[in-house]
Amino acid sequence: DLHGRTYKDLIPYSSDMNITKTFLQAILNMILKYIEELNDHESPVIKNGLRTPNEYRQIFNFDIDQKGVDLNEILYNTEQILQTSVRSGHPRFINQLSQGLDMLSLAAEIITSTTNSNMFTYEVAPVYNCMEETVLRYMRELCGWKNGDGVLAPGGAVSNLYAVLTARHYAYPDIKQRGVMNSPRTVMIISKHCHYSLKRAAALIGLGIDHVIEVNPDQTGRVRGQDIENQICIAQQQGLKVFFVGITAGTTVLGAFDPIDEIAQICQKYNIWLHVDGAWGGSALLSSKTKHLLNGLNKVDSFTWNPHKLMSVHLQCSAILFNHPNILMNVNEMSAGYLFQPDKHYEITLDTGDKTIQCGRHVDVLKLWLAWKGKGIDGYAEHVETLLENARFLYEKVKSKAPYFLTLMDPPFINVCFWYIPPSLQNIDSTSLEYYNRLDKIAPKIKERMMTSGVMMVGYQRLDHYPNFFRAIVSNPATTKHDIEIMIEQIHMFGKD
Ligand code: ABU
Repeated sequence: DLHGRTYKDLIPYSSDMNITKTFLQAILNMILKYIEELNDHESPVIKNGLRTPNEYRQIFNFDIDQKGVDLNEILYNTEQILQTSVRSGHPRFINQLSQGLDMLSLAAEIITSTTNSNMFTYEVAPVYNCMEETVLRYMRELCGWKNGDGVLAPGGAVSNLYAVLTARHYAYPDIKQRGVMNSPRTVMIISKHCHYSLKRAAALIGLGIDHVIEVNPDQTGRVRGQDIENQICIAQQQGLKVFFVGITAGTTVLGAFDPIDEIAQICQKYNIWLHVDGAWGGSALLSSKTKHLLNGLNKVDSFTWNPHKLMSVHLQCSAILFNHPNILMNVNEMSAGYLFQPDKHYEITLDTGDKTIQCGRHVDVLKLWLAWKGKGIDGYAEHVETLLENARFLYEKVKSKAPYFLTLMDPPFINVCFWYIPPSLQNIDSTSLEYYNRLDKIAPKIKERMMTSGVMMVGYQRLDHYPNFFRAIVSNPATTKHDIEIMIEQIHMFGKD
């Protein structure tokens, strides 16, 4: 019983380990109970459904008070957090690219937190920096690069920012010192289906969104090399310098893979930096059955790859990889003397802090390393292939439920996109505005019902001229074919009236 006990009874305020052990054991027991509940596929994704912010404010006292609470209350709050959180590790959480609860990754996160290291210097994180160096080298080898650079960044958007920043530095190394005043008139060219973070990166580096040229993809969601080349020529005729072309391996909504090889040859012809955002689809490199989707990757300049998506590594874990050795230090180095002393007694190449845009940096490598070490190359190949098989099963099932379900396209990857067409829309002209407007409201309504009941979650969105449709992502190896069948039944049940 921890009633009346406070933080003063815990290490380091007390030297007696007993209360600390009791407290941490109680937390661990709650975590184990949570994991056990997740394993029950019939349990809800959100217990009692999604509540309003005011309801959460009532369940918790979020205020920080003058006096601290006792350990019993800390445990009570912890239990409440586990009870009320959205269970993204649940097999019926089919909502986001990142999902699942990987035990190796979880173990690594506990260890990471316990060692509480900071990646910025070798002297503080020697093992983790050596580990990151090896893992990033291996990832670059999978890209087909002999040499290069890279770092684990806080998410795919930041990885993409690194790519844009580095490409601009590569074209204009002076900008680091002189800034953007009087800089040349430059533009970026990206596919319209690229992740929005590339446009934000343009804003952040002072280029401005107006200087991002977006190229429309074709019906399959892939941008055509010829269209990229046309835009390069138009920009050049206008006296603009294209310093960056951005394409995607596994677009966020459709899962489309742009033709990397074709576009790499164009970028080489015009000497333009090519970035591939493989935050989602990069993990296709892990299986001999899917790595062809990234053919031509050996010719690109930079690559974003998020193990926290398809590899089921816990958030956050995103790699930005460069096909240029030592480039990050050139771009970001500030040589802060209090941290990166040049006269350290050890080899300072693993003082990775000065090549990043951060100072302190979380250890993101252990969860990736431990998961990869445990599963091995074969385990991850099987992981990707199983997810693809599940996606195919989902697609075939959805197709078989016509006319209530209508697929948007044959999925190029794991993303399965479809509409639910309720009975009330079955006899309306599908080319009419009324049909479009009513269909547009169906997915949000079904989503609302799913979330209010809490039984499952599936994402939806509009894209281009399409009204709202579902994007079902099964990237959790715990999701079974039965879960997929239940998801389809539930959508029908929530949507049929
Ligand atoms: N780039 C973040 C992807 C978010 C999602 O659709 O799951």
